[in-house]
Amino acid sequence: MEKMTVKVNGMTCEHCKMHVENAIKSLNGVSDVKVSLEEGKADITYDPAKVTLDDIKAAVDDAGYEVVA
Ligand code: 9UX
Repeated sequence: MEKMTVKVNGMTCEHCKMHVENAIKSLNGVSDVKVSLEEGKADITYDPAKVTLDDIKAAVDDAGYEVVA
């Protein structure tokens, strides 16, 4: 497992945080996600053989938010 931290734009309330968390968690290969609403960031623990940054970007985009980085 590897870890990455990405910046997430567009979160303005606690439910936004949950939406982003759930979107990332739903990806096969993601084992842990911690989203900080205050910092606008997501700490992701994932298997790089199963999930890529592009997958994460797409999932967050589908949920209505934006990953920067
Ligand atoms: Mo909170 Mo986020 O009401 O799209 S869920 S603003």
